[in-house]
Amino acid sequence: MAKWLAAIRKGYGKKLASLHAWNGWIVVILALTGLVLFQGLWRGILGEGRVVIRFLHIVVGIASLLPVVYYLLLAGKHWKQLRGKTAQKVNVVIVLALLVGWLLSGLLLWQFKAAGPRWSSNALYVHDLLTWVGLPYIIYHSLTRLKWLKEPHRRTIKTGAAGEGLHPAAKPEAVLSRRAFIRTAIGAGLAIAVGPSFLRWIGSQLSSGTNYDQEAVSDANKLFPAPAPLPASSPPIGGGSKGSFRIYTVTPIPHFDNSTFSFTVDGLVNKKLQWNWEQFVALKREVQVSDFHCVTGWSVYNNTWEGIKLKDFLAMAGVKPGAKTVKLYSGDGVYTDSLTLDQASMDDVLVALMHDGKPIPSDLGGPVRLVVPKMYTYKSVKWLNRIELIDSDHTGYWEERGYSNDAWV
Ligand SMILES: Nc1nc2c(c(=O)[nH]1)N[C@H]1C(S)=C(S)[C@@H](COP(=O)(O)O)O[C@H]1N2
Ligand SMILES: [Mo]
Repeated sequence: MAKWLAAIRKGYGKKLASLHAWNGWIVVILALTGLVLFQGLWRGILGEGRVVIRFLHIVVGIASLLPVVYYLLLAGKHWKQLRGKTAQKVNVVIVLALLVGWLLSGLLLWQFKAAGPRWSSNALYVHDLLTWVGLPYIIYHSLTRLKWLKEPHRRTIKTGAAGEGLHPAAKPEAVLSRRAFIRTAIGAGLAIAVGPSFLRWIGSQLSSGTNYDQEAVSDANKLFPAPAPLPASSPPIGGGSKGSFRIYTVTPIPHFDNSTFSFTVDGLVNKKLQWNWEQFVALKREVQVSDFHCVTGWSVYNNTWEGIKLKDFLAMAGVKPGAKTVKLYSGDGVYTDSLTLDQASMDDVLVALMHDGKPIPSDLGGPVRLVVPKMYTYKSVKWLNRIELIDSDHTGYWEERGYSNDAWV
């Protein structure tokens, strides 16, 4: 062991430098893949590619354990070398803390099923917070340490010809060191680039209640009449949802008006059914309170949903004996998912029109979205407009792209 340690510590300076470079690349890969995973925009563009990016992010994330452990083996020596250099010591501690924090929260997000929704959503919170604070810090740290900034002849910005018009005793020194200038410029650039998203994120974390009111969630649907909330919806018996939705879509967000909306139940049914909007809002609704958990770690609690039970639609249409699967179509024309007949008959599976007493906005899947409280919400098809009964299995959009067929929370 001691021998082995000694071997690792030999050639220490070089090792530390290459370790630094490795760390740099790891952070770059994790930052890029992480931002792609975070940005809703990429969901539609990448499709299956998202699974690859996610895999890469997890593998490289876990691999970052190696440089951390490796550094800890060298740390004693490095620490002595840094004697007196407080700023550098602080930096080492910050970077290590960031890596360890990302790693631990990342492991929980990766193992979201074992961790459960509470742990996952806290882990996501930590992961995001570290990213918003840590990534700008690391970028700033790296940029201000670029070699060319350290070249002596570039270190200063001279003001006019040196000494010109100055008293001989006055120092013709630089007014502003080039490094200080660049640091300030980079700092300001970063603040402008990430500041607004960061503030929005902080805002959504701090506020409670129906967060999408404060966030820019828009509703491009134009459907009349608007559904009138039942007493249990206004005020919402759940007390108003806690947490904020991330707007996910794999297509541009569709929207509907009275001429384009329709809702269909067909396939292996006794009676094919179809409604226009006026007929659809007249269907008898009920109210339900439930939590909403996405596999990527975020949750929204205490949602008061109002809508029609999925099993009521099955009863209205009459399911034929050969039917096995309930296939669910989104009005975006791309997204589908499915439930077995048993799952679809659960009491809390709701075809929802309202959330916390208001029509569901188009960004969040309105006018009609599915809610399956006991399952991860990739089952909650947005812009639901067709229920088809089929005699075979159906693999949904995300299941086809790597999500588990078992969606139970
Ligand atoms: N049509 C459609 N429905 C969808 C999705 C989608 O991309 N398109 N994403 C699913 C996933 S993975 C989640 S977590 C929730 C997100 O719902 P929200 O965008 O209202 O927050 O919708 C689900 N239903
Ligand atoms: Mo999701």
